[in-house]
Amino acid sequence: KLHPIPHPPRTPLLGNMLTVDGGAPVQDLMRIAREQGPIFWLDMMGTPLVVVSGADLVAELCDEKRFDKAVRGSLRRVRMLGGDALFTAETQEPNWQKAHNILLPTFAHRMMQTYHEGMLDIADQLVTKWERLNADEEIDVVRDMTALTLDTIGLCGFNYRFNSFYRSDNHPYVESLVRALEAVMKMRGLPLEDITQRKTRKKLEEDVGFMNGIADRIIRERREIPADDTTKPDLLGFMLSGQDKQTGERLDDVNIRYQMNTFLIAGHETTSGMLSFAIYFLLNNPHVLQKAYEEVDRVLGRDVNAKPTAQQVNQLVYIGQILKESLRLWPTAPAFGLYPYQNETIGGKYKLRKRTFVTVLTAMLHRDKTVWGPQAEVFNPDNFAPEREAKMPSHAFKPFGNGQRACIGRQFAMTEATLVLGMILQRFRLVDHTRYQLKIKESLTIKPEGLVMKVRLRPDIVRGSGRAAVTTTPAPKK
Ligand code: FDE
Repeated sequence: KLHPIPHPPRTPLLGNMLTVDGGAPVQDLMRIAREQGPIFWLDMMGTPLVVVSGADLVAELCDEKRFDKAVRGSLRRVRMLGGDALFTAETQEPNWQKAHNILLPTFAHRMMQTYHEGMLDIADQLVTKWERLNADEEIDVVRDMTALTLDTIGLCGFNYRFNSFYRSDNHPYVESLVRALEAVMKMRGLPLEDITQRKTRKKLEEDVGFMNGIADRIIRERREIPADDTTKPDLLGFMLSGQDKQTGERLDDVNIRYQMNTFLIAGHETTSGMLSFAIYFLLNNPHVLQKAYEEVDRVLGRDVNAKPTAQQVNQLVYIGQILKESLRLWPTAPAFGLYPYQNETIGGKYKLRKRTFVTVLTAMLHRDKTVWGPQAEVFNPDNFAPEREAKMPSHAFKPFGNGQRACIGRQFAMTEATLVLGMILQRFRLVDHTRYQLKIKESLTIKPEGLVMKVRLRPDIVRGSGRAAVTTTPAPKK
């Protein structure tokens, strides 16, 4: 017998369009999921949106023979910036498979060695800035983490320095990127939006044009100066030279530009959010913080002049657990979209029509008590202790999405974040001087809004004779 899918009350015409608040849609969906259960649907002006967060149902949705990634809702609007690059392409668009084939090897675990130097360069800038703060100065955690992740993907991706730690404003490209993403998120496909938001739309087009100009220039300049032995390998280099073994084809320049926008969008907000939540949880869990200090001291030692190696980063296992546990409770990309190729029934009783938009609400999936137990809402990095992780049901933890459309930057993000958290803890005590109360800010991703802290140098730091802490950091270009 088939069960109808539960749904909250709706109003005529608009259906559930207003059930979900434009400012905090994820938190609204989480609230509704707590009321309605592991599956419910909303009426988006006649179009159904099915929201799933039960582990058993999600496991079924992760079957790639039956379900495919859906590029709809806000993701569809991000195509203005990302075009048919990896993140916003339909699986069936030729450029998805092509770029996937070319780029997958460049993000493999063994490639992290290649990006290590760049990651270290930017992480060093962050801790150097923090070391030089006066006692009364506080740190805007999200701001600095965003500077870090953006500069890291800029440097490792395109050998380009945004130099965010050398400026109080944003780099103009970033300014446009942030404004464009905000505009995209504001447009929700409501009636009359084209008229009421004409100004926003015009500015959006300008911003996109400006960003494309910068990306196109970087690509052109790279084409003009061919790579030699001294050229540092980066993503752009791989994209320009890479060939898809399946078709023998290369990526065209317009697609490469879209990929650049995409890596900057996908690579910086999500990773900075993850780091910011991790800091938030560390401030509130002294026992976890203590264990983290012990690991960092054991693996990295007390000499802050000895730069961490890629091997040492791999040994920071507990730091990795902290990051994963942060992603469990607050996955910074809090949902992903799917659709069934054919008419489907899931859970043996819920019917889904062919192509229905289904959202996997990871933020609630990760709190399913059937998987995580009665303490599911409590921060506990032991959830990811190696022996427990091995026993975890395979689709219970999905902060990076699913299958072939899962996050290509996963290893990159985890490596970068582990390195910088390690370097921070090696040097600093963290001070929650405002007794910060968590408030979630939603854009394309989620972040702890207004999180500030102070840091104090740990007293037992050693400054050995290792290579100087800061080496190559040119002044910002005008
Ligand atoms: C992707 C991704 C995803 C899926 C989505 C869907 O499905 O729709 C997710 C969930 C994610 N991603 C998440 C994340 C988190 C973090 C931290 C990150 N992420 C990071 C990063 C970095 C980089 C560079 C990236 N990331 C990138 C990316 C890309 C390109 C993509 C798409 C893929 C395909 O192919 O599709 C993603 N990412 Fe991430």
